[in-house]
Amino acid sequence: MHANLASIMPQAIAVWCEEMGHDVRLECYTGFEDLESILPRDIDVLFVGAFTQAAQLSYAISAMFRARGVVTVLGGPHARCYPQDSQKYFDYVLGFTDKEILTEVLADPAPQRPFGIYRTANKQPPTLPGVRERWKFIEPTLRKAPTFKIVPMLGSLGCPYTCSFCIDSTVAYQPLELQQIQEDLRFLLTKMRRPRVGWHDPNFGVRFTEQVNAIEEAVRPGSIDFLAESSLSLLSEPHLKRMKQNGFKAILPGIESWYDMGNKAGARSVRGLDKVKQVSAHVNLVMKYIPYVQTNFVLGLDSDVGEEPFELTKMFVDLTPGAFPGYSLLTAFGQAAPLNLELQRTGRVNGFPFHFLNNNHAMNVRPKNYSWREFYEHVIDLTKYTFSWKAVARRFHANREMIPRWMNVVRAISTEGSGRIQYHTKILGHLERDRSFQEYFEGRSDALPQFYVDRIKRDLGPLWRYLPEGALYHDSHAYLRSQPRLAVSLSPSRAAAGADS
Ligand code: B12
Ligand code: SF4
Repeated sequence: MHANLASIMPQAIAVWCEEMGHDVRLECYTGFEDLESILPRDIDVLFVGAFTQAAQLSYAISAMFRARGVVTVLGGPHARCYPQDSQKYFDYVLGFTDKEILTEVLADPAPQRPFGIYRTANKQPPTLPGVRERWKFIEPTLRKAPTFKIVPMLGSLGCPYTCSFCIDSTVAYQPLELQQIQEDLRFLLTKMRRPRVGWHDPNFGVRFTEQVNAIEEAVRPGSIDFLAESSLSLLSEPHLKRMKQNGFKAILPGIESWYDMGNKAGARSVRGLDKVKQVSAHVNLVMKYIPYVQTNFVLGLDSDVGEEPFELTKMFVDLTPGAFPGYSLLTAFGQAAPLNLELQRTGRVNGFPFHFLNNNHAMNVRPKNYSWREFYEHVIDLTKYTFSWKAVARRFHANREMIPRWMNVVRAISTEGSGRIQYHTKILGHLERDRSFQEYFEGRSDALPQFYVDRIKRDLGPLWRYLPEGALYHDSHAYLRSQPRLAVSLSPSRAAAGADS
């Protein structure tokens, strides 16, 4: 994780642990540090916060520390999505984590073998430590991000929308204390000359007026720069005007699909070409007020058929030259979303190692309406179009400010543009030539192609030797198996029909 994108929760856990009287050290691992030397040796308990793409890395780290007698605890997106697998490699695995859960774990932490204990609160915590309390952990983390420092904050948890693929589709929306937000912003101004705050809210601005009023009341408009993820439906022109006044510099709305999830794009009743035109006009309006806009799409949704969805996205790129399109390959992250149960029930989820599950390096859901080759051909074609010199130049000229202009160029010529074109092309090449690939992708074989083993080995470097045996593989149907028996034994069509009863 880049240090300027570091998560809030490890900082919150660190604060809570200190409040309970423990000595704490927090390290944000960005992929470059020598973990064996930076991590302290004389500890009793090691907490690891990890996304699924860092699962194998976290398993190796846990093994390294367990061998020294340290008790290990996993939390974060991977623990929420794949608790069963994580329990094989950690003593404790935590889902929703509040101070009470933490107190329980730390009351008597003991090694738990062969399976760790899974604990979760029944909802998100009502409050989290603010910036003032987290500052001693934020500061050293940001020292690792010399040019572009972003302080993580949260104004809310959960989301009122129900995008079927998303981890928050079933988590109730919960605003956090406005007073605390105000105090945090005022405090930041005493620490940084022109702070930059990244709102980690799954969907910023659901209670727009309250939140922006609170910001305006707390700090002089424009004294802090803000970045946020928000759905287009919340970005009306009056809202945009206020965001501009208050220093919002970047916004990442999710469009996801031209045929599905119209609610969050503010295009409930339109689909296809009409949606492209409507959304494009809306994003161009957003760009009048907010200098940097990234529009997010999910590729491979069941609602997509043939070349049309990809062609529509190209059209969007033409009609909205300033926006940076972010493409994600549809991924079923374990038990994150109810949709995944249905995908597992119908045998469409395959067991790609966690290391590749970052929405780009693998798609673990077999597409409904495409062969793998067709799908990759479309993805490559779209990515090439989006990051062609012509599109890069148009994006450059359509943006007015220096940072957005150059950031888009850098992103296009690095991992997100050219890097992905090269990677997807490599995968397509293997799909065309290599039987082991075809069989693995189609789910006819469980034998992981050597290509993937080699990449994990390369990426883990010296930590590879700690990776426990079997940790490259996981049960991709663990979520389904954890459900009551009735649901597992139903046929796909009956399960769907009986879901409501
Ligand atoms: C903000 C956000 C980001 C931000 C900040 C990331 C960050 N450092 O946290 C940015 C934009 C950088 C980002 C990037 C990515 N993200 Co993101 N992101 C989110 C988002 C919207 C909110 C996460 C959040 O902070 N919530 C608030 C916290 C308080 O709640 P929580 O995460 O549920 O945490 C609770 C527990 O899990 C636990 N907990 C959390 N961490 C820890 C740590 C410890 C030690 C412990 C004990 C407990 C614990 O306590 C919390 C309170 O109950 C979620 C979606 C969502 N709606 O949740 C996706 C999400 C986390 N992202 C996701 C993905 C895939 C990505 C990317 C790979 C996308 C991409 N292709 O670029 C990258 C990965 C970046 C990287 N280098 O690894 C997936 C993760 C799935 C998974 N299993 O890995 C999610 C779930 C979205 C989804 N697809 O459903 N993301
Ligand atoms: S709007 Fe965003 S956070 Fe909310 S359910 Fe949809 S994808 Fe998830």
